[in-house]
Amino acid sequence: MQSQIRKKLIEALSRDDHQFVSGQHIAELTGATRTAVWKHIEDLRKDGYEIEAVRRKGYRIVSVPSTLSADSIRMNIHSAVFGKNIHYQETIGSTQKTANELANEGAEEGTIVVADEQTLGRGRLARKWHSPKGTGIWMSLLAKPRIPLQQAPQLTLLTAVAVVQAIEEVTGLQAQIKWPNDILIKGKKVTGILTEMQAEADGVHSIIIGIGMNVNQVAADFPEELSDKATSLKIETGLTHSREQIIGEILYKFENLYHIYQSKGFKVIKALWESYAVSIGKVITATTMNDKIIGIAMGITDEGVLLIKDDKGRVHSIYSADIEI
Ligand code: BT5
Repeated sequence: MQSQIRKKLIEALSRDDHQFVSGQHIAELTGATRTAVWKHIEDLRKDGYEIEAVRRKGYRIVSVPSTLSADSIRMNIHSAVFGKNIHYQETIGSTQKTANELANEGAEEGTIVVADEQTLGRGRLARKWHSPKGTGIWMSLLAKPRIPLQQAPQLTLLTAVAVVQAIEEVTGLQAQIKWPNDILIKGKKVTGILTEMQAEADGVHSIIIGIGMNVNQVAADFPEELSDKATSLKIETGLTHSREQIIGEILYKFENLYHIYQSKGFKVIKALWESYAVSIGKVITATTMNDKIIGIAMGITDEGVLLIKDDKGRVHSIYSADIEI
């Protein structure tokens, strides 16, 4: 109950670009007495929120704590479903693992899991994902689209488009997508996406989409083996970025695309994806579990499968691989 009031209070103060909201109005929105509102404001202040109080005007948030928290994330959410339930942990093994567990327990579509640090962050094929404290976005989204299994990879591509759009919106940088799950800036990886699903015989039950974005790392923060292949938004812009704002923007773009996907199918998403893709039309090397294919990347199918034409003119359908351009 207490945390419900706190949640509503933060929502009320976050409306209209953090303008003053009267105590009376907050009391109406939260269902709490004015004295209770005042007590909650004091609690927020203790947690690092700077809140201005002016007689007859009310309260206004001046600044929020710089560490990530469920509250600070909530303040930046402007999507309706994605981000409605936030599971935040300062330190976590992997947000994917926790999101999978929450899905098993019946968590709703739109639930997100966010951590400030992952100790066992993972990529595809059990690779490690470097997820240090305080610098990146380590987040998993739970989606429950009614689609057949073979269409699940489309969600990776949809997410990639959402991430590129969010980066552009917040930083002005133009990122590109390398099939299937890498987001690059000037050829270096800024974001990786990991899509996992829980399926039943009749189709997908839950899709868990993991997004790992390097936001405020400086070059020295990356381990040796990543130094020439990874980048962060800060390295590219020279600025420190608000992770909460970017989370809010990713979810907003994702939700828009997800609506389009559900009402119009994959076509529109595919066209957007292709407009951001780096590899299409180029000679690439695709290393799959048991093969190496060199050829021209022709495009993706309606299911999100990559098509490569080799020098004998044979067209290969690639479902999963690492790509070198
Ligand atoms: C990916 O795998 O790119 C998917 C990464 C997904 C991470 C998110 S974070 C939130 C959620 N919870 C998780 O546990 N995971 C997801 P893949 O394509 O297999 O790429 C992995 C490779 O990227 C590694 O082998 C490294 O070479 C490189 N790498 C590791 N950490 C990186 C980082 N922070 N930035 C850039 N590259 C990195």
